[in-house]
Amino acid sequence: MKPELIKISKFLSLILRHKPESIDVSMSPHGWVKIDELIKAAQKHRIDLTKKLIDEVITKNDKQRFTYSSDGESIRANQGHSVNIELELEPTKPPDTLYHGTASRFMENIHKKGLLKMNRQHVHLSLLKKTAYDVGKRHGKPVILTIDAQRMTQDGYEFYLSKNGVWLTKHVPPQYLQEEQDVEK
Ligand code: HQG
Repeated sequence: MKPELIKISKFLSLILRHKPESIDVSMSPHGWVKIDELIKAAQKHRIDLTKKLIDEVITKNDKQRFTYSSDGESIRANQGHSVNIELELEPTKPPDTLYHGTASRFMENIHKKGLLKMNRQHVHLSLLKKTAYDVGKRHGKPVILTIDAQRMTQDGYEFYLSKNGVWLTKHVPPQYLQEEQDVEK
């Protein structure tokens, strides 16, 4: 993505996942923001947002972070929210193993309490080890955790799959976690 689009994508993530109030846009209980309202509010805050730029971010976004509503009038983030909205995802059977990337400095607490959703609405898990590695690296020295999703499902935990392929759950207790040894793979 071009630097201009990365900037817009980051701005959309900030507004649609975390701080709609920072530019005074209203968000529906399901996380939708009206595109017209978003553009006007952004421009009021000197962010040069246009429908064309949003279109480009939606089609070129590497992680498919955003979706238009079926009537095309609204937009929302597919996952990653800290604002309390309801994505209306159905519980879905996960693959037997999922991965989570974190940083070594968090491990002492993760061994004690498991994976917590922290500021977001869910713990984020991935199908691929590589994704976990990339996410972990953003926080420090990466650690990859293997999650026994099969056993969690047997024990009654629920999983959800976001529209852009991120696996979500509310909490992963420590007994379902294992630290990968060959992290640089
Ligand atoms: C850690 C990306 C201490 C957790 C990706 C993580 C992802 C604990 C950090 C999405 C803990 C929270 C989310 C505990 C968890 N004690 N630390 N008990 N439990 N943590 O950013 O998963 O590129 O909220 O391991 O695709 O890093 O933004 O979550 O390190 O899906 O679109 O607390 O971000 O998407 O960090 O990343 P985050 P995350 P985007």
